[in-house]
Amino acid sequence: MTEPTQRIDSHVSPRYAQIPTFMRLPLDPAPRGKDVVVIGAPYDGGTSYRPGARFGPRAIRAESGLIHGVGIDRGPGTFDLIDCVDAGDIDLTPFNMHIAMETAQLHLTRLLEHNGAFLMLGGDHSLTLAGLRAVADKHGPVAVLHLDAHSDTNPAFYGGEYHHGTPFRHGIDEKLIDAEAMVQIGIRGHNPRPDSLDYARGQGVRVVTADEFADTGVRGIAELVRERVGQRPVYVSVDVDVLDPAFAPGTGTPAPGGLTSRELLGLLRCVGDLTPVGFDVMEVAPAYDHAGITSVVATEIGAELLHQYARAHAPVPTTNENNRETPR
Ligand SMILES: [Mn+2]
Repeated sequence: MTEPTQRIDSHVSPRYAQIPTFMRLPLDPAPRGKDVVVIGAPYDGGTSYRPGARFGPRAIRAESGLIHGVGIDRGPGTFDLIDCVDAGDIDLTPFNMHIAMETAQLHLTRLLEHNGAFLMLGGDHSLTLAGLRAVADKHGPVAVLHLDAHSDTNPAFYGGEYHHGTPFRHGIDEKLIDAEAMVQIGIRGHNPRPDSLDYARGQGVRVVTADEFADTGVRGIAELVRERVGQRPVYVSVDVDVLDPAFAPGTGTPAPGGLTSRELLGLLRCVGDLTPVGFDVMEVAPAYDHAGITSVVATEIGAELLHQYARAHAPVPTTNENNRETPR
């Protein structure tokens, strides 16, 4: 066994140089004892409209070189607080959803046997079910903070039980999710079936529409999340289409009227007050992107989640005036 390498030193190697890992983290395909492992899930066999999310992980990594993990609004550097690596991608067949799902679940379960948590870079949203199965296997039914334009609690379409519009219905049906401790934020637009929201609400999920988010604001919704989720283990799933297409055009099912980048990143600051056990950032489809807008914001979302994991699980010095609290 060789010692894992260090992050690429940006004082030596410019941020656009070298083979990109996420945020220039060390590449370690078989990580042990890490706090959070970044893992790519290049798969889009569950997409219902624009395909292409299989290229998401690669595009996110390519744009992530600029992000330091230290910010004037963050305080201590994330990687001074927690130990993270990039484990590369899960090898997922493009030809068979069931095999891909099983492969992803097995891989994520193994990661959690040896490490604290994962940050999965999608890939379409169907694979969140694999993530939920893996975290529930370790922690029992989890709370969920789900950011998305769509509820993703649909029934089968075209004879397919599993696709990117169903992971949370299966997650609830399989009792991977504590539905009373699940919040969906940003829901809007043209869900294929209005009754998909009835399902979520009927199970006790708190659905925050984009309109309610706009009316209430970041602070109020962050408080709602803290109250709902409490200190239960929580899985945070970000479908990048929660953002308005102005901020994330490169995605499979864009829906105008969404959150701004600033709103989403502000809201995610509440995650450090919870007990996060797994993350994903899904549905980046680079073929529809412009100037890397979507990949850049996906990187920033991932960076924020890693930092919030550090806030929740590592002792963050409180004397630093710049270590701004979550909006309250
Ligand atoms: Mn989704």
